[in-house]
Order: sequence, then structure tokens, then C-alpha cells
Amino acid sequence: MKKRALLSVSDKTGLEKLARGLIERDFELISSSGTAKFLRSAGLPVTEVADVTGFPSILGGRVKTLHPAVFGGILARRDEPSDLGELVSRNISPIDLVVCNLYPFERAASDGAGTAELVEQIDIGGVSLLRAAAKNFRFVTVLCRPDQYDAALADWDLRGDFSDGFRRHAAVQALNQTARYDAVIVRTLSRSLGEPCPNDAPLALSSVNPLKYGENPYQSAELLLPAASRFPLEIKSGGGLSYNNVLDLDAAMRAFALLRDRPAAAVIKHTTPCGIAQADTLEEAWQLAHACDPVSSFGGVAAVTRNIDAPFARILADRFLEVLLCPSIDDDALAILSARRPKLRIAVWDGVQPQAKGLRSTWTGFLAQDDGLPPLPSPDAGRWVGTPRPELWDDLILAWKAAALSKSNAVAMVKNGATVGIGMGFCSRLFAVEFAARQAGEKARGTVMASDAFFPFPDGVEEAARAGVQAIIQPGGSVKDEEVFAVSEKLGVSQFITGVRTFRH
Ligand code: 93A
Repeated sequence: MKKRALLSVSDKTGLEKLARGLIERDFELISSSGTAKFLRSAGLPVTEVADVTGFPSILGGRVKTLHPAVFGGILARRDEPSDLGELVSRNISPIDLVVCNLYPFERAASDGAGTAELVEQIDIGGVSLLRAAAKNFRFVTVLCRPDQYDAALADWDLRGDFSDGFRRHAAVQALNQTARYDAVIVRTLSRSLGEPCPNDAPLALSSVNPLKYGENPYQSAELLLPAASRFPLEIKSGGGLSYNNVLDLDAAMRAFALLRDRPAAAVIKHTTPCGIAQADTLEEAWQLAHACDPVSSFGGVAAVTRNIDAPFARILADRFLEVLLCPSIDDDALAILSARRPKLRIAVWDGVQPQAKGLRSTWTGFLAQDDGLPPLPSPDAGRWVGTPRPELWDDLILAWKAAALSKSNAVAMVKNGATVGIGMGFCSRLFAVEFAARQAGEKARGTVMASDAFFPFPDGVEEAARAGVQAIIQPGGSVKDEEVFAVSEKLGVSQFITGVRTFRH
């Protein structure tokens, strides 16, 4: 009996060659309508699925191969007499090879299709064909990608049939394909429907970008992107990003997003800011951000929140930076910077925040959490302890942003729109305050300070007062809050209690 192949593909790449090869090897071809039309126009003989089932494609193509005459032919166990008996009594012929690739859902998703179009791109019959053929891998061969076609014909030619090994391998490929397909659907459709994506939704990764190495040269690394998503930055000059650049850029993007309401600059080192400033002009903000820690900012990753023009590009070119993040850059400014700093990577970002879950790996498993920006404090959503200081509000908010962007434990001292001391990454909050005060030096006088979490003891507040801090913004919530508040009132330091912690580890 002639072998029968069912071909139903959206991507017609390599199809004609495969079909010719199958006919030469004495296969009979069966196809869904679009695929049949393609094959007939190439002059190849093909039977339409509808002629096999005696049932037309209905609902505008939503049901075309979903029929027992098709699935019986694929799923029948060839060593099971009752299965074979049923095929005979129902006049169903076995199908030996399934060639199928699916409606291009992922492409529709990355082209920004709306919900209605996405829904139509959810393949039902094709996924079933692949799963059915993979399930019956002991007897049926399944091809889900054009790049498998040549290998399939070559495998056939070795013995006039597909080998067990090839069928097994192909089945796993097909099941992986349907799993990945569903993962992309879950993530894309949840976003499109405004539904939260389940925490354990499978993450389909694509676009594997090899990196030179990881955090250190002994570690190999790559950047994986969720399927149907694009790398959100346009790299305008300076070559590829390193692993650490990508990490620091993440911090720079968060800084950009928090600071973009005004001209602002942030310098990042080791994923944490070492200077942040907002001012009337970008130039001013840039100088102030560097003044916080001129030594550490060398070789950092920086973000600026306004377009870069040629005069500002000349100022930027004076400093050694690894990466510069900006919303846009004029052509002449780009020419100036890339001539003077050929290795500087200039990353342009439209500021659209991904609606991503934060996923982190540990040796015990993956941790998932919402990954949006922390909610900005508002004067109505917290309370003052001591004398209210609304005139210091803008600086308090900037300090809060700097602390929220910094590694915990973090405190940030701010004066006139710029950080003057940031203590971050300390195990003790007191040490964080001491470091910030030391960094600020004389500039600590008259500052405001933010702390990313409560003060467990009054010592941090005492140290801040000694340095010259006049107001503090912090979440509160310590068992010793009353003691801490009493000390700060006695020292004349006002506090604004937000109730919201902003740890960052
Ligand atoms: O709409 S479907 O889910 N209903 C089906 O019964 C069905 N059978 C195959 N889509 C279905 N397919 C898919 O149609 C295949 O996965 C393939 O991508 C495409 C091929 O259709 P055509 O041959 O008409 O171009």
C-alpha cells in the first residue's frame, strides 16, 4: 500500500522540494486547502483533506483537518489489531507522515496585532496534528519545521523508510514546538486581554544573543529574550553590550523612568547609582550627578532624560563611560560622540516600560515578582513626624528615588536637586548613613535623606542629624519607631513616613 503524507503548513518554505521528494519515494499527498493549492500550482498531484473526510472545511477554516478520518489515520496503533480493524470497518487509511507548521501567532504578536487577530492566529488543528503524530511516534513521522525536510528524505533513503531514531527525535521536536507555541500564546494573550500572566506560565525564550562572557571571563553567557518580544534599546554606536552592561542598563532604565519628569542624569556602577540629579537643564543635571562621586562615575553606565544635542555631546565626550542611555540623539551629536568615544555604546530608549515579571534565578529555584517601579510617595498618603517641611518635598522625593534605585541597605542624601551622598549595599543601616555622610562631607549640612527601609534603632537618625540632615523620608514600621521618632524630634529632624518599603537586592 502507498504511504500517505498529510501536509498542512503556513510557512511554505521548502515545501515544493519536499513534496517532490515524497512523490519520488511513492508517497500519496493529502493537504489542507491552502497547501493543496500551492502544491497543485507547482504541478504536483495532491488530494484535499475534504475529499478524504467527505467533510468540507467549515467556519472560515477554523475546522479543516479536525476529523476522525484524519486523526484515526494518524493515531491508530499499527500493532494493535482492534485499531486496525476499526480503520478497516470505518474505511480510514493510515497516515504515515505529518508535515505541519502552525499559524504564525508569534509573528502576529511581535507585529503588535490586536486581540481579535491574535485569536484567529491560534492554531487548533495544526497543534492537534503535531501532537497526534508525536504521540504515535512508534509508527508515524512528524515534521514541524522546514529545516527538517532534507534530513527526513536522507533518513528515508537509508532503508526505504524512516528510522525509529529519526521518528523519536522528530516527535520531541514537534512536542517542543507545540509547548513553545502555547507558552507564547499564554504570555501574549494575557497581556492583550489585560489579564495577569500566571506566575508559573511557561516562559518561551528566543533570540539567543551570545555574549562574550558573563559577569567574569570564566563564565559563558547569553542574553535570552522572551519570545515575541524585541530588545527594547537601539544601540546607535560602539559595538556589542557585555553581560555587565546589560545589568547596569537595567538600573539605568529604571533611573530614567523614575527621573524623566525633569531634565535629569544618573550614573550607574555595579547596578547601583553613584550620582543622580535633576535640574533645569541637562548640562546642569549632568555636572551635579557626577559631583556626587566623581571617582566612581569613571567608566560607568549613564542615563539622561532629554535629547542629546551637539553642545551637550561635547560635554559628555569629556568623560569615560561604557554606555549612555538617552531618549534620542541628534545626528551631529552622535557623530561627535562616536568620533571622540568610539567604544561608547549609545542606547536609545523610547521609555516604554515592559510589563514584565521579575524573574531571578537562585540555586534553589526561580523567584518571580512584579517588576514595575515602586509607587511614588504622595504628601496625602503618609504622615509627618515632627514639624512638616513641605518646602523640602522635591528634594525628599529625589532622595527617595535615589534610595529606591540603590542596593539595600540604602540611604541617599540630597541637596538642591542632586545626591551628595549615597550609602548602598551595606548590611547595617547605620553604616549606610555613615558612608553617605562621609561621602557628602561638608555638603551634608542642610540635606534631606531617604532610607529604603525603616530604622531599626535611633543610631542611624542620630548619625544623620550629626551630619546635618534636616528631614528624612522613610517607610517606618520598626518596632522601635516611637523611640526613633522621639530621638529625631529631639534633634530637630522632621520625618515623612511613607509606609512603603523599597528594598532592592
Ligand atoms: O484553524 S485551524 O486550527 N483548524 C484546523 O482544523 C487546522 N488544520 C490545520 N488550523 C488548522 N490547520 C493549520 O492550517 C495548519 O497548522 C497550517 O498552519 C495551516 C495550513 O492551512 P492551509 O493548508 O489551508 O494553508
